[in-house]
Amino acid sequence: MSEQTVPPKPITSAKPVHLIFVGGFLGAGKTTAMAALARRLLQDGLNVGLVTNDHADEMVDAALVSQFGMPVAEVSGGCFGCEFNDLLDATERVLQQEPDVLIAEPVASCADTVATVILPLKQFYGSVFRIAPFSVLIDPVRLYEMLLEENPSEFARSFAPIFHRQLEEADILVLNKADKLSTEEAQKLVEALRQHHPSKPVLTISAKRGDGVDEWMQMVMQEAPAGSRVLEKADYSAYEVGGVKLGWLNASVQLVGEPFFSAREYADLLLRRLREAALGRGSEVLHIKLALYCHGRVMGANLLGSDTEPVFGGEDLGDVRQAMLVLNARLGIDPPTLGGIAAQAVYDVAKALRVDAEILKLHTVKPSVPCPAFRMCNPV
Ligand SMILES: Nc1nc2c(ncn2[C@@H]2O[C@H](COP(=O)(O)OP(=O)(O)OP(=O)(O)O)[C@@H](O)[C@H]2O)c(=O)[nH]1
Ligand SMILES: [Mg+2]
Repeated sequence: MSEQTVPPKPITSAKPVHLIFVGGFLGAGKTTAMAALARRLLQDGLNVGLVTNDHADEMVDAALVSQFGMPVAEVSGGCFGCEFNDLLDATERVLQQEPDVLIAEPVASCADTVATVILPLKQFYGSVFRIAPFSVLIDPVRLYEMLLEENPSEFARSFAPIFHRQLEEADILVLNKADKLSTEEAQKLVEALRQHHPSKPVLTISAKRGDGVDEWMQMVMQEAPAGSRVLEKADYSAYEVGGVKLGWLNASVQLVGEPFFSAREYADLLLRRLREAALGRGSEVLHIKLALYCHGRVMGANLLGSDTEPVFGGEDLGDVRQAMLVLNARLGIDPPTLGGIAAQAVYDVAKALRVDAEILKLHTVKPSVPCPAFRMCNPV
């Protein structure tokens, strides 16, 4: 880790840009919330740019947000802190479009965003970025498992340290998916968050429905301290424990029907087949997401746990002659096995629907112990 105090490269901007980081655990709804916030800012006449992040390219998040007509750049190959120079390059590309606001989603496995990203950006580029209070989004299911410790799965136990560190370094805790909660449940969870993090603002939103997004926007657009809850010590030991059980797969696949196939049926069967394969190996489904493109239109689908059903978003593409599939799977399976399972599932479903499938790219990784370019502990 460098002790460097001069900026790694010069970055200029015609005007200071408001930079909002939206962090949180796997499937918390970061991308959905980023999109909801961006749409709301656009309504106010602001230009918005987006930065996505993952351990590998072929990202579903980037594919989905690229449909919004806003400038998007992606940082792949590791978290923002480890790929700090790539983050700067990505940011510069978006800055060329002169956005007023940039929204960036750190990859879900990152739990040291303040020390390795926010504070270095403030230190080196304080005149370019006005960094917003750091929002960490929370899925109620994970909160039940990891904070209230109600029936935690083996996965939840392994990854709880990362989840807790994410909450610890937040300036604002954002309880998402309120549409799935009764008033009593929401109150119970907000209360639990307040008890564990007494001095932090806690907000409840539904990124999907838009509830609470106005209030959230006001909080992140105000001049308020950002990155004030830095984690004093780098503790990446949880990655060694968790990393053993986590496989990360990104793939792109060309699908051609003989002559047509239902895009939704393909997506639905593929998610179910992957879930079946994971369960057959005693593994949990953490988050499987996909995007299917056809003629500039995109359909998204997610599977957010072993006992959940596929959820669809975007456009229903109907019957298509050909489509491009981007598949991202995060499962408790070692990467090489996960690659084999995913390839088999892609071909099996294609065969069942009389589709010709060609895997164009397939990467599998095990998120490694972070190795950030900078780590700063003193709030700037
Ligand atoms: N019911 C409900 N579902 C939501 C909400 N926000 C997000 N989701 C769903 O949660 C799933 C995951 O959403 P994403 O936005 O991809 O979550 P993410 O945190 O970006 O996921 P990763 O980048 O994989 O960590 C999708 O099926 C979304 O539709 C919400 O407010 N309510
Ligand atoms: Mg996302």
